[in-house]
Amino acid sequence: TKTLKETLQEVIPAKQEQFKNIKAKHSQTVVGDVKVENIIGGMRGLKAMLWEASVLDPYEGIRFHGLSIPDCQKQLPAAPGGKEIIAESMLWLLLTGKVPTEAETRQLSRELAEKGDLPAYIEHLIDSLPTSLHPMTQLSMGVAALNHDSVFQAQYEKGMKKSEYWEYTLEDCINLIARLPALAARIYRNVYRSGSDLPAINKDLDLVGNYSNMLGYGANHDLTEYLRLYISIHGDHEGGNASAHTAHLVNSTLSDPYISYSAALCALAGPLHGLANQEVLRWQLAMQKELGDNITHENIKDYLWKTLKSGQVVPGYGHGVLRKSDPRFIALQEFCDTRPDLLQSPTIQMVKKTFEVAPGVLMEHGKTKNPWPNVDATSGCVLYHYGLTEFKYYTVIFGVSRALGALTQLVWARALGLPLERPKSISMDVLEKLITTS
Ligand code: FCX
Repeated sequence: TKTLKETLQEVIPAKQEQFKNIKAKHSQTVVGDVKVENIIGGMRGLKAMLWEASVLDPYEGIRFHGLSIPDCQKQLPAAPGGKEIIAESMLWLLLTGKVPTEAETRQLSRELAEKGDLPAYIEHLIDSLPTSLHPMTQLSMGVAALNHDSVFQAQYEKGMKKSEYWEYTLEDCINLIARLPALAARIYRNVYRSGSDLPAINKDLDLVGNYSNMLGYGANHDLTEYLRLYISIHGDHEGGNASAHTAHLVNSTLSDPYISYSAALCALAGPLHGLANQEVLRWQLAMQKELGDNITHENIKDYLWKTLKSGQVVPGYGHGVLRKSDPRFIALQEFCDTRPDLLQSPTIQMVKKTFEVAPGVLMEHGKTKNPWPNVDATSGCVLYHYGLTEFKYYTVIFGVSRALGALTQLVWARALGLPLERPKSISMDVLEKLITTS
């Protein structure tokens, strides 16, 4: 059985060769145009960065190293006694492009569990924060402060060689992924459970099994399985999304992985990005309150129009890249379809009913390029059903997950020697000059 690092060591030379070849032979080859809409439209569609782990097709959705979500569900190892993909097997795939064996997955679970305890200074920091501080701010602060232990930073100060950057980046990334569950669970316990003690990390359990335990839901096998699936499929969504891109940008300055990912979490905390799953629940519950038992398609339609006419977006619908229903939404819906208790849940029934009318309303409204649901339209509702009702916390779970993709790609950026990111900005006057001369 090979370790994660040994597997990575094997795949790096071929990728480095591929990169060298592209750079040497094709640096001046034109592969697309820059339109004014790219410059003024948030760079949508502009192919301008490298990201190995996943590619997002507008119609097909995400593929991780070529594997779709159903492929991953078939091929990636689950936890003992479970069926869903686990974070470790997704992490292995995202980092190396290889499907791990059962033994490799278990070995990685053990490594993460052994590295998972928080240093005392982090516990003190988190415990000192007001419980009214948003959990995402707490998570970002905790992750930033963990850079106290960054081996990348320590080795940089000692003058390590450029060829060694990826190794210390990898060490930091694995240590951070290992510690995220304890950090995120501590925030949950402090904010919602009066700071009650966390159980110790069980060295025989997978990362998310331990996370669920520390949150206090370990006895709920279905919720733990849901969290495994949720965390695996939220792990990566190309490089251009705001959180992954932020990690990539900050790390390109050779900031260590901790502060790079802390910045990414600040991007994830915005309502147009990760916070949308909190917003969906807030919106769904307000609708449930207003409609009472009268949840008909007509009433949901009226409520959707009311939201749109008040100038708000319908949370959980639309996407910067996707142009059909998000396969992550479909995977989470299928999880619900196999469990009678979830099918009976009023919140989940409402998600389904909303899905039956919202695309039509959004098409009629005519603004959004994608009237179909994204993953946030459903992700929080299952948590809510199982009693994890504190929806201000939901983006933290997303933050634990997105580390899998965003951090593994920092390792690749350093292995390929990608430079400091520095796109060119221009003023409107310069843009107008370019327009008249083109
Ligand atoms: N409801 C109402 N209006 C919407 C809409 C929605 N769900 N989605 C897009 N629009 C509007 C936009 O606000 C924009 O209006 P404007 O011209 O007045 O500024 C217009 O439609 C065109 O936007 P579009 O190009 O389709 O979408 P963008 O790429 O600009 O934005 C997001 C994509 C996701 C930000 C947008 O669809 C949105 O606000 N959705 C709701 C929030 C949400 O669910 N976010 C989660 C996304 C994702 F899954 C994640 O990152 O987690």
